[in-house]
Amino acid sequence: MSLVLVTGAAGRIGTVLRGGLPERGWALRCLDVVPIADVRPGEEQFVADATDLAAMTDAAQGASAIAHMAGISGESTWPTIRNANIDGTYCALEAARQAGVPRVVLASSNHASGYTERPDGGGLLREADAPPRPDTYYGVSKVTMEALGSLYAERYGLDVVCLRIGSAFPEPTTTRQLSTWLSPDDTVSLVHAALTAPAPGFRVVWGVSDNTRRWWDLTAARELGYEPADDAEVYAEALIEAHGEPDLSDPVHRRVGGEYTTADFDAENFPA
Ligand code: 15L
Repeated sequence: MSLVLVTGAAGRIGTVLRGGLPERGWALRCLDVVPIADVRPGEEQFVADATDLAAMTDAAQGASAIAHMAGISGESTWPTIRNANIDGTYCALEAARQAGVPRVVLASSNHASGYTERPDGGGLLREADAPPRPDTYYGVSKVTMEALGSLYAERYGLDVVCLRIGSAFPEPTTTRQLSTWLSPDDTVSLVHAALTAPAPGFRVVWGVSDNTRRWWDLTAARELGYEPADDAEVYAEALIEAHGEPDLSDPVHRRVGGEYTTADFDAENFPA
């Protein structure tokens, strides 16, 4: 059984991975600053801050991969984002290098390219056509995450797979998420594929389910071995009845980052 160090193991995505990765043959070492209440048989627990390089290097010893899910999962103040997300990513990669861990899977986000728009005339958006266009400080931290991943892949030869995750929630709750949802089971499938793809080098791939309304291309993720099984469309009728049919000319539906790109977003999150 291969050992994976999961950072942010007590968080939303970390908890999903704790549920699904063992069935796929992984032994888990779970790192979080918050103790996990229900440590399961076979799981190792490591209570530490992902920005503590010494602790991270210690936790990485003997692992065959790190799945770095720790960090702030939305917009916040610059000092908070810089510490948790930028310093945290540096620590994950540097800990891998120092501990001799050959592969790191990074939880990037669609908000790294939030201002990118739907392709003219419809069709699917490839990662290569979605350059850094962050929509928030959070998005900047994900651009930086991908840049650090590229550095560690090219300079130190690590395999680094960046997952530009859409909306990883138990179920979609907005009409935008009919396009951007990543189901819990597909989250596990995607991370497992990123952990096991032969010699990926440096990759950036979208992380969404096979949603009928998706407009982010899954070719690159499928090349890693990702086989999505879910489709948000099963929730469409109820969401459209509640919120109306999405207007694709609205920035929320036209831009990758949705609500994060709208003028109201800062005011809602950081009222003056
Ligand atoms: C993300 O990256 C966030 O972690 C999550 O809270 C959602 O905002 C998601 O993107 C999204 O775009 O729906």
